[in-house]
Amino acid sequence: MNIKKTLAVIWGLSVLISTQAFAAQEHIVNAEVRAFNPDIIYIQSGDTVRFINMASHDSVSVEGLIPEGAEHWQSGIGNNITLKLDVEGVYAYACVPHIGFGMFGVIVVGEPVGIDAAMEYARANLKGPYRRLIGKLLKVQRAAKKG
Ligand SMILES: [Cu+2]
Repeated sequence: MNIKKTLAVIWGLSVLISTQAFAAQEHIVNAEVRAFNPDIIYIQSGDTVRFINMASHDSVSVEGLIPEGAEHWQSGIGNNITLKLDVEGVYAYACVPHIGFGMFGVIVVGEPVGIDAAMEYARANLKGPYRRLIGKLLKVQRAAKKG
């Protein structure tokens, strides 16, 4: 390979790498007094979500309400965790100390695939304060129907 070709290949690779690096975005979820802000966010596969101001809060994915093949998380109280989410679909999470205040959030990665099944699951299985998640999932479902 001559030098011009080699340089062209290197340039091509660097464009590819930098494009991918800039394509992934970081989203911030702020744990305010008793609520996540924003409580519903839409991101793309490979993006990250960083939780801030988590001093008295935690973030725990809700059993049965994350996409198949996605990993559960549990931040522990006081941790400003960063999640990298690759599997498309709908993720629900709770701040366990504040479930009584309805401190829940929903992350939609890519298209909200599985939202209808998630709603059905939520209606059938969520108990007590966890039922307050249903309203947030309903917002995602209604937005999905509008297209
Ligand atoms: Cu909290």
